[in-house]
Amino acid sequence: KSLKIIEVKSELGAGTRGASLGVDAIKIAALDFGSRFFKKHKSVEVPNENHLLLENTGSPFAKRISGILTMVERVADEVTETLGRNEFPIVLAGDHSTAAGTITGIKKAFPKSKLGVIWIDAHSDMHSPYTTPSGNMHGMPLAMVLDEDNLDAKVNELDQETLNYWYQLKNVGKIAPKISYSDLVLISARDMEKPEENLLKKNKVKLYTTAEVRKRGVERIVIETMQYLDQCDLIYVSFDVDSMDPTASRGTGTPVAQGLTEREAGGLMSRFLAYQKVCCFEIVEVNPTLDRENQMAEHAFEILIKATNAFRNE
Ligand code: DIR
Ligand code: MN
Ligand code: MN
Ligand code: MN
Repeated sequence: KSLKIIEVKSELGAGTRGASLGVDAIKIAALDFGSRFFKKHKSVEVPNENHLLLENTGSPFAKRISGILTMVERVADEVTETLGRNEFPIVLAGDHSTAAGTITGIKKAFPKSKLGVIWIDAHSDMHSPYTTPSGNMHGMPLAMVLDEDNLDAKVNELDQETLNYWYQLKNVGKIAPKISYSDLVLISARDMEKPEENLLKKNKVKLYTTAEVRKRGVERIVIETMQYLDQCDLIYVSFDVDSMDPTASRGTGTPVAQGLTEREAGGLMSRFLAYQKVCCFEIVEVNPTLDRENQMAEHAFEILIKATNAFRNE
């Protein structure tokens, strides 16, 4: 099966500017390492809407939501087409909101499959416009695909237009919800707000902390995660680089202490990719404008290479 890189240079969901340059920073890292990776594998670029960064679209609780909806639809279509050609999509994106599009794309390609999601991230990305503390939609992709609107934890008062867009986002691909809480595993999530914590607790979402990964070892965590997701037919792995410790992730918008080492992250990704059920993965939130000497993108590229080397899908 051939790999297909889907480039999504969008940063509409981020609160800090620069993540749309992450994909190119990863390509620069590849050049600096003398790698032919981007020459060897086909790639396609999803057209982006970054001009919307200069326009006041969306409410303070769902910034640029109309542009986000468009991006999510475009990413979904590209992923669906890629899977339809029996290629393996690797999504390299800016901010994490695009992951809702990736998940939608997988579900559109395989509507009858039960899809598991492995979310490696410092955050649980389960806010809705009802609960967001920032209005940044990269904190919302899992809420877009799960059966929750955070209605019972309502803190923000939403206008009708925002509600309409949110409803459309939840129903993208005419499948809602797209995944179940019981088919989700969070790894290294450590910066959640109260409404997210309530959701995790209420739905008994599986979460491995950084300490657990370190104590029990990457290998064990991977085996257990795959056992936990045994009921799933397909699995998507979403890798937010802020899952890594700030010492290894200076170049990302929202670094959080007590993260994974680069080695742990690479170990997780490469081991997950060795499983046949894993049908797609995504790397997000590299922001070279916050970085020093492109280290973040270099780490991301090394993890990308480790993951694809482990890929034994057929
Ligand atoms: C925070 C930060 N929970 C928010 N989220 C981030 O604004 O919703 N997600 N950084 O990646
Ligand atoms: Mn994230
Ligand atoms: Mn994050
Ligand atoms: Mn936070």
